[in-house]
Amino acid sequence: MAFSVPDLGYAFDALEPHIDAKTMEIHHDKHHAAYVTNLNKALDGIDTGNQTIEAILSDIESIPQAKRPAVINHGGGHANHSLFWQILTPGGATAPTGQLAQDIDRDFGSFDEFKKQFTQAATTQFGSGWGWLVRNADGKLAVTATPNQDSPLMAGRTPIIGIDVWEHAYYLNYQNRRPDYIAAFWNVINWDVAGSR
Ligand code: MN3
Repeated sequence: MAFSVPDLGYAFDALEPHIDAKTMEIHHDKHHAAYVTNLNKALDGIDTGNQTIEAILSDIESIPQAKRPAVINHGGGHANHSLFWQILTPGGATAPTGQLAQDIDRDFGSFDEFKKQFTQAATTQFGSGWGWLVRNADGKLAVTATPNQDSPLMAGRTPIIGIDVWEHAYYLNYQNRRPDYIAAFWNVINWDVAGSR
């Protein structure tokens, strides 16, 4: 079963002015599509038993060594972007509620402290990559960043929210101003989806 690009679930312009329509269209229809095409090529001839991409990345050693870099890059790209579209929404809640809110307070001290650490991780990720809120195997929340399309799943960490800080995610609207893009991201997070993860 070949992988495919999931629908966005909202219009390309739904996140404006925070993320512009052209960026969303190219990001979803071209960048994400390319990861999926290359992932399917990399897995051609490999029996993955219809596992999800998340399951494959969580057990990346099961992929033959020669194909592993391609599956990490393009499979990571597919999984990371699939999550990214889901955790974005127009006019979402401004802060988490319920269990996630309690766990953020427990593990970071406050939502503001979490926000500060997440912003710092995303801002200082050198070159292309992602900033993340993850849940570690022991249940604790943590902030981290990964280079390229590396998935936190490869380190046994479950991503809750992530921000794409590749230039293709913001350059049309923000050019070199990555911090402005990261600041705008807080306006379009779907905390309901984040909480359910
Ligand atoms: Mn991207």
